[in-house]
Amino acid sequence: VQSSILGFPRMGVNRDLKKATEAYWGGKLSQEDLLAEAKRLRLAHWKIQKDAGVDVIPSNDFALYDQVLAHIQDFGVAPPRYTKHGLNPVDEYFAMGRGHQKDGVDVQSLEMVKWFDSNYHYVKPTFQDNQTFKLNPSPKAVNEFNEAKEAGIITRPVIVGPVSFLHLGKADRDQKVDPIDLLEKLFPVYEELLTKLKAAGAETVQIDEPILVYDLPSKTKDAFKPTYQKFAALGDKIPKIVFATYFGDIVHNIDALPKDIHAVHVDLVRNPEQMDTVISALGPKTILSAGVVDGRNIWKVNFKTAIEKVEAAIQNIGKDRVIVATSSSLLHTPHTLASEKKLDPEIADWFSFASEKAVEVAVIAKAVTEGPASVREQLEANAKSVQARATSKRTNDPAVKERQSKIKASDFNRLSEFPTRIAAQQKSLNLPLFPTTTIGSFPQTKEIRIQRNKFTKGEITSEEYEKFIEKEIQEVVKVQEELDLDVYVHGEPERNDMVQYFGERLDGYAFTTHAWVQSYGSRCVRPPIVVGDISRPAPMTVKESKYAVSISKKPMKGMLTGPITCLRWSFPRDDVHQSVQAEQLALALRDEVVDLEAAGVFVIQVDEPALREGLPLRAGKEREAYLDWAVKSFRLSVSGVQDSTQIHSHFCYSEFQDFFHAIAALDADVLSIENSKSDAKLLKVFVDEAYPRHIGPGVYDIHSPRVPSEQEIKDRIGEMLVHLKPEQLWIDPDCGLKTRQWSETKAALTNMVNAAKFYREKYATKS
Ligand code: THG
Ligand code: ZN
Repeated sequence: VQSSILGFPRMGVNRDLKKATEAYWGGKLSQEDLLAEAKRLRLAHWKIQKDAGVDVIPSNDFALYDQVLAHIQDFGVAPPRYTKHGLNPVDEYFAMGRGHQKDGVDVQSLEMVKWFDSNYHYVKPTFQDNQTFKLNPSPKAVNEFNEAKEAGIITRPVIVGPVSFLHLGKADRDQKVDPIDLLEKLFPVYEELLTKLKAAGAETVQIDEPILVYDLPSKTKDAFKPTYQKFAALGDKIPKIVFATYFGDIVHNIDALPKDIHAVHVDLVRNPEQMDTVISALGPKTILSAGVVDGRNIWKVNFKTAIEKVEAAIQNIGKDRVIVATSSSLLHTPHTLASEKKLDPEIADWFSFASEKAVEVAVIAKAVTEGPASVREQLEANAKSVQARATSKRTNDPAVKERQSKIKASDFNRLSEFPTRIAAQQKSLNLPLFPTTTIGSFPQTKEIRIQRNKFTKGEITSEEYEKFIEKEIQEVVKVQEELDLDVYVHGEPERNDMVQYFGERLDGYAFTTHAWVQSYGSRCVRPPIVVGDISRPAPMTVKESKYAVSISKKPMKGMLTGPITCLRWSFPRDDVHQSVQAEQLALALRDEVVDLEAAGVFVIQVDEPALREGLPLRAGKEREAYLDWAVKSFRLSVSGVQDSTQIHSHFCYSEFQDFFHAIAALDADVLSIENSKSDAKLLKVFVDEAYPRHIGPGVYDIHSPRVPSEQEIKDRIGEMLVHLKPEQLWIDPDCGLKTRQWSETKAALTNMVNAAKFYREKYATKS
């Protein structure tokens, strides 16, 4: 029985790829050196897997920016606005990933969207009505296969499958094409690529068709069988195909599963129960690739249950027809646990990052091939750490459980309904019509990062750091006074990534020093890890907010991240349902909200940008159940305050149409939403559903340095007033201002405040 991995993280042990690409973009590294560094990383990662004893090692899982983007380029799908400038291939690729403004070229990036329900983002392919396809004469998949071969490693190339590639894309700008209609035109490119891979020596290839876990339109679903029959008809001209799905079960689409195929991979971590159905749908010789080592989380595998699962498959279809695998690519896990020098050894013993997971698949394969005695030591050590985690005092906090058991129905509700609350809030806050505010963060300058780094390294004392933060808050308050905003924020100079910031201040969490995971392009996040029952040992944000209140003449908004976003952007526990963890986070945040109120913070914003992405991938009962506990946990976190305290929440642009009822059910007094695309449809749903509470649709896009004119913002507000009532409209930017420069920020907010004042006067004289 072979062991295999579906993909390995590419950043490197010290985020080497991030450093190299950013140096290249900054003109500090040549293209030749960038490509050499990429090659070094690929070799290092293949070697890690080989040394771990993995039999089937992937290639072409690497990407300088994104693996889907690499396919866009290699299949000749780059829209003409990128190809017409004669950029070299690497720059054309980056132009699609992140835009290009240089040497007279000015193009925006392609759209970037979440990869299924993960925190990774892929670049969305866009197709023309008259789209043609052409294989790059030097395809990346072939080059990287050859590169590994030269190093003495025969790999299994990974390719995004044709049905998924089309389904995950969309028609370009004003084009009308339904991507799936392009399948026949696309097929020859795959045939050519696979033929080349076979000629290069590839015996097998991994073709990813993860969309099979979604609910699919019948046209798309029906496309699988004929497409894979055509591959089968190519016989020995092409490598044998491992058809890979992950992140969910495929039972609802089981009739779309190709029969005449070498192997089928399924995720048996998320959905172990799908195994029997999948096995019975396999062709008579088809191999099951059993994804039993979690590619989405950092927990050490439980060898006993994983081996039992693989043994059950072997019982059913025999040793020759089973491969042991990771559940998905390991892209979503950090590089290696070995870099974590500061973790408590008791807890570190529970974790497994990508490099350690490579060993795990190899050990499981050996155990089922040669018998448990062949890996006795590993099995014993594993059983011990699994047992230690299960019984550890660190995971179990009776006080938290006691508190959860005492939650009452009324804890999910504010004291009064919205009309009573808003009247009390108007009275105490005394805000004008069209109140202006910002979403929370102000520019994070280089100086802030330098001081934070110095503090982390112990080069300055906490008193010195605190003084520095206070000085930053003073400046942010002064700027807001000068701008004449109505509700201030403290600017969040003390925070790095918000989820990391809260994780570091909560009990039940562990945090790492090097465990970076790619989020998009060169951007990484370092998710904190939920290891046990969560509680708040001490206030987390009160000191900074209280200071800000003490120096402000106007209402100061407190800033928190909601329970769902804290959970989704962490590595959650796998031994307790996520709803339980969200409830614990909600209780901790509830205490923070109440403490902020006691400290004189009467406007509190609790953000849930990840609420939407947590939706189960398929519609139905599971989705409703998720929304139920997700909404409840938000309400639990904010409902401890008086009527006169105003609760805000912020949502980055999301399709509200299909989960509007959940947004409404949050019962936030004020909702600020990203609306830079000036999408009337987005606002329409608030009108159609007679949304009664306050809304601040962003009046300008903060993702670009461009400063919107006062007139432009006035026009935007005018459009909003077609739909929304003047009494319910707030004026704010689209999102936080962390990534902007101060000069742009001040200029844009000046125009924003003037635009708000224009309408304030206009409506004052009307009434
Ligand atoms: N935090 C977390 N997850 C997220 C976001 C977030 N997922 C979705 C979205 N926001 C992703 N966006 C980003 C934006 C910027 C960065 C990462 C993800 C980023 N990271 C720094 C980098 O790579 O240089 C490192 C951050 C740090 O120094 O702490 O800029 O906001 N959890
Ligand atoms: Zn936002």
